[in-house]
Amino acid sequence: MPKIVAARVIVTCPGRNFVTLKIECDDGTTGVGDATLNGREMAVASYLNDHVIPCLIGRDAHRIEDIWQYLYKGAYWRRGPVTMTGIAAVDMALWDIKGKIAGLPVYQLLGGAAREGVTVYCHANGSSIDDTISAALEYRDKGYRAIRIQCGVPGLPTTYGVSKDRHHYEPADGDLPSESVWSTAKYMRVVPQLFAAAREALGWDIHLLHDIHHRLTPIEAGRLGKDLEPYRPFWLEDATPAENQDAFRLIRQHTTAPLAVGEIFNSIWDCKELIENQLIDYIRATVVHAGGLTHLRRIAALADLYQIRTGCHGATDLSPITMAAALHFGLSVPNFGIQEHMAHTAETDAVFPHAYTYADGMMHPGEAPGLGVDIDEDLAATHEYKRAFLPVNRLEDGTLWSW
Ligand code: KDG
Ligand code: MG
Repeated sequence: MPKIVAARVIVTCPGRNFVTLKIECDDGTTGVGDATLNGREMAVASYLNDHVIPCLIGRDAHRIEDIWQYLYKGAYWRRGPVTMTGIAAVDMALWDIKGKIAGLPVYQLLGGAAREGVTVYCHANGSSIDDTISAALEYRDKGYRAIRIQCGVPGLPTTYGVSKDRHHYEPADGDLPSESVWSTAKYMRVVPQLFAAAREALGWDIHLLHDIHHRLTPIEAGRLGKDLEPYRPFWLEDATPAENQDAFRLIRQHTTAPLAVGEIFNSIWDCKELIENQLIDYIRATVVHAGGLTHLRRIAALADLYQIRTGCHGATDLSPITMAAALHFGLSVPNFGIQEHMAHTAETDAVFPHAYTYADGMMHPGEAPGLGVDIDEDLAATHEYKRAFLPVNRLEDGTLWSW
């Protein structure tokens, strides 16, 4: 058996913070797992260092399911983003180790390729509708077949999903959280105009996605869904906060626009009712925040019973290790839908050398044994952790709102 002899947490900031767990076995095999929880990075680092790593030493790295159950049930305190991100990091590292020992890429251990590649969607954004459309046209020319479109809202100084310089959107900023301003009425006016312009410029063969980022009430989301239906959106994401899973029933009663939710979910219990009542079409839970490949497969299996497909979160605050794991998962899971792809910066890619590739709107995890991704620890050490927060959001009268 490959016995776990050491594990360490590596925190690095090649432009943004990433937390990585590296596990070492007595035969010299190592595995990596992403443990990044944007804006709360050090909480997971401590959870792993102080409470998880001591329990891993001496265990058989092949016993992935048993270690998962040990960390989940054994802690007594279940679920929550910090716990489940910590467990996910261990789980990813163990799948990486198993793949390396087997000499197989992880997707082969998960049942093999169920499709030729993993269809991904990219992010087109701009401060105006015209800017967003020109960004979308550039992405279409790069081969993307699915594009998320977000634009600035006239009358609001900043908007979720719109970058300052038309480059990749990066929300984590400031030594303390910055504050943005929100108006649902202003937002609801501009989005249908954005979709109309996008269909006019891009035609009907490109999938169009949009992220509402938890800002609407269920009835407002129903209204927006109706307004967008003529433009056939691929999905509307995070229409309303989902702590109350029943809220999606109201949206469903008013629109046939497909609904996606779940990037902040960390367990199957966060989406059980949404799935069993067929209130959504895509589940966005992801490897790093939902307990690793072991737990995400369980969520996908439940969703498959109800024809709900996967659409994993894949923003740049999830490290290339999660991207690799998501691609192995997406290539092999029967009810794959789509995968988010927000390319990392060259600085980040240099710290995390990887085997995955992009071509013609699809990604592939590659054939390297394990996850096919590593961390360059010397380079990582040159990028010191820098405290960063996600912004908070207020209505124009100062009321705190969902960001
Ligand atoms: O850390 C928060 C981001 O991951 C999130 O704002 C990105 O909503 C997001 C998305 O769909 O990529
Ligand atoms: Mg989102």
